[in-house]
Amino acid sequence: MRFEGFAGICLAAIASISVAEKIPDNHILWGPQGPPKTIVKRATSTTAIATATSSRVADSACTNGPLTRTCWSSGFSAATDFDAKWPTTGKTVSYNLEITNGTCNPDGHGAKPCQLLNNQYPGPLITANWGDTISVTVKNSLSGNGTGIHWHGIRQLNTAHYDGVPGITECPLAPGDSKTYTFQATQHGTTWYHSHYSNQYGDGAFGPLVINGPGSANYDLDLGPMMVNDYYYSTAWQIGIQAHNNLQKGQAPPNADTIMVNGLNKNSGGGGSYGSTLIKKGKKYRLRLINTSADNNIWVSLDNHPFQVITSDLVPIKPFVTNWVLLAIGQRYDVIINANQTEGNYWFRANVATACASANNFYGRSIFTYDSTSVTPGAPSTDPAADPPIAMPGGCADMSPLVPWVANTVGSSSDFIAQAGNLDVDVGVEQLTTNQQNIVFWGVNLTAINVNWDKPTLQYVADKNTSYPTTYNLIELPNEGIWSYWIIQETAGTQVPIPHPIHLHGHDFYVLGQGTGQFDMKNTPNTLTYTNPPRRDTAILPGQGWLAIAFPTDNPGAWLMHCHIAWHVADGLAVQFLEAKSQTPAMPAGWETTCANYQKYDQSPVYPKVDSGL
Ligand SMILES: *[C@@H]1O[C@H](CO)[C@@H](O)[C@H](O)[C@H]1NC(C)=O
Ligand SMILES: *[C@@H]1O[C@H](CO)[C@@H](O)[C@H](O)[C@H]1NC(C)=O
Ligand SMILES: *[C@@H]1O[C@H](CO)[C@@H](O)[C@H](O)[C@H]1NC(C)=O
Ligand SMILES: *[C@@H]1O[C@H](CO)[C@@H](O)[C@H](O)[C@H]1NC(C)=O
Ligand SMILES: *[C@@H]1O[C@H](CO)[C@@H](O)[C@H](O)[C@H]1NC(C)=O
Ligand SMILES: *[C@@H]1O[C@H](CO)[C@@H](O)[C@H](O)[C@H]1NC(C)=O
Ligand SMILES: [Cu+2]
Repeated sequence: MRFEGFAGICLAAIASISVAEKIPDNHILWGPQGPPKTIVKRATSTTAIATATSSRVADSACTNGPLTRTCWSSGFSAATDFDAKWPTTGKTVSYNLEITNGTCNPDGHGAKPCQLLNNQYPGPLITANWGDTISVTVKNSLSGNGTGIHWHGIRQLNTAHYDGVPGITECPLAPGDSKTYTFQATQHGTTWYHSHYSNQYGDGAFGPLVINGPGSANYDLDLGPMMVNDYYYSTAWQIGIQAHNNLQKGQAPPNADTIMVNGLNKNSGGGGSYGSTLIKKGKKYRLRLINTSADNNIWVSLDNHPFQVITSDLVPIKPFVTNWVLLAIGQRYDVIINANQTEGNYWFRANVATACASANNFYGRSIFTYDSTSVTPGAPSTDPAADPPIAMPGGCADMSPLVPWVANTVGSSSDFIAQAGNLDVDVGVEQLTTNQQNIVFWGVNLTAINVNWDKPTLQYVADKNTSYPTTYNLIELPNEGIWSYWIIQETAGTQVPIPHPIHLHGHDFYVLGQGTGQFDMKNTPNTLTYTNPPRRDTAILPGQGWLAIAFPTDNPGAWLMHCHIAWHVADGLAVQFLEAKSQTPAMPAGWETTCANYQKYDQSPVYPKVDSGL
């Protein structure tokens, strides 16, 4: 379907949304200071105006506050489709990130070498307001690794060169080199940044990224990010090699050793410490759950406090309530908790999702404490290993229902049937051999991606050179303004039948459907969701099943789509979409210098590249 049609449907859907009617009046919780002194005026119901940007116009008095979280500022609200319209504040927020070879010991088990950002595990919070420009200067102070920082889920509209993917959108930064990434926060919500240089993020080179904006339900206070990730007592570089070697023998990767919650936990011997969060009775809090694992899907809950889920990745959704949230790697859910329980200490739980073929030797715990004279802060009286008040669900599927707040319609089954492309995911045996051994890898259509750090895809584009290596797994999307449909299928009968969290750069995608078994082109297209399907940037491909997605081609650049299990993308599970190459933005100043510096370093690197490079 052409884009004009898409915009029309989008307009019609938005026109029916009224900000005012979405704000519940019956959940008002005054703070200790009583009701607010100034009455925040609610937005009146507005009708959409058919402008080029096809967005509703919020009442200018609709400003963001505890009782009006759907509002943002003049003309913008949760009902704004941020692919079509966003504020431009003219403000730039600047940060410095320096990556160093350090050590970390987040749970007291013992120090191990880590690759840290600003000497912290995880890296520092980067935060901005919706519409700000974010400018981050990254300095590589490692002596034996390149680096490159990717801003997960950020659309990078017209800034493909700052997506931070070595071998695709840039050359890595050589040791000693610096680079400033500059991009506008056209979206809002919770995400993270991480190194995309092989397995580096598994050793600590990641951190949270929060863009303040509206929300789809009300809350008093924002508690900020709650990052949950697996943790290994060996380095990610060592585990990556073991995972690869195990795959050669048809064996699973090593188990993770434990789970960190915002970079803290106790270890199984009792050392280390739990993170703690203070909450006040009578308040509602927004909590931003982020899965920054290398290999573990994780179930998360807070005892006795159900989660009201308000986003999937960066997309506001119709709120729903659940006791447990399953976070696949790279996924985020923002949730609201109501601190209305007996004042005390409560476990925040992060348990590995074994049905997702994730394996971990331990569990993640953190503590929520009511701030009250009647409560002694500390661990809850229940054993952290004891059963939770509400049992953890099984299965390994994305949360549902994920109904975007801004309703869009995606094409139709006839368009899907006519245009959908197939991408088959399986383990395979490469033609090439190393040391007389055939190499087993993760392939898409039986090719493992393998990028050349010295010559990224955007260099080919600048050179107008179309001789891309086969191992770039490059798919050209020449036409802008259409829906791009993909069926990602894990081969039935594969030797390694496990789910994969699939992540796309440069776009949110719409999840038209997910299922087990073989996608049936005759019957399945009619069963897919085309009206307001879930929209996000990371979704689960079920084991021996399929994932059907669509995204609008509206952002020229080279966009990686990959499994977010670090060991799988390192072993090749990725493709890249080269979208509208003739319209790719011009190279920013310094881009080629970064390459020249890296090419020089790469003539005699301290360590060889041993995987896909991603
Ligand atoms: C990095 O730090 C670790 C732990 O302190 C040390 O063993 C290693 O030699 C360092 N590597 C480099 C390249 O400096
Ligand atoms: C990165 O550095 C680590 C040690 O700090 C090393 O084990 C690994 O091989 C290096 N990787 C590359 C590709 O340079
Ligand atoms: C994070 O994602 C990985 C991979 O999808 C998954 O195995 C793990 O359970 C997730 N962790 C959390 C806390 O959801
Ligand atoms: C606490 O808040 C939740 C969520 O808003 C609500 O479902 C529950 O009924 C409340 N419980 C009490 C005891 O007020
Ligand atoms: C991948 O392979 C399938 C099955 O052979 C084929 O239909 C599809 O076109 C291939 N995809 C691409 C992008 O080449
Ligand atoms: C195009 O790229 C290929 C592969 O990197 C290279 O061998 C060739 O020299 C390039 N051609 C030009 C004209 O730059
Ligand atoms: Cu995978």
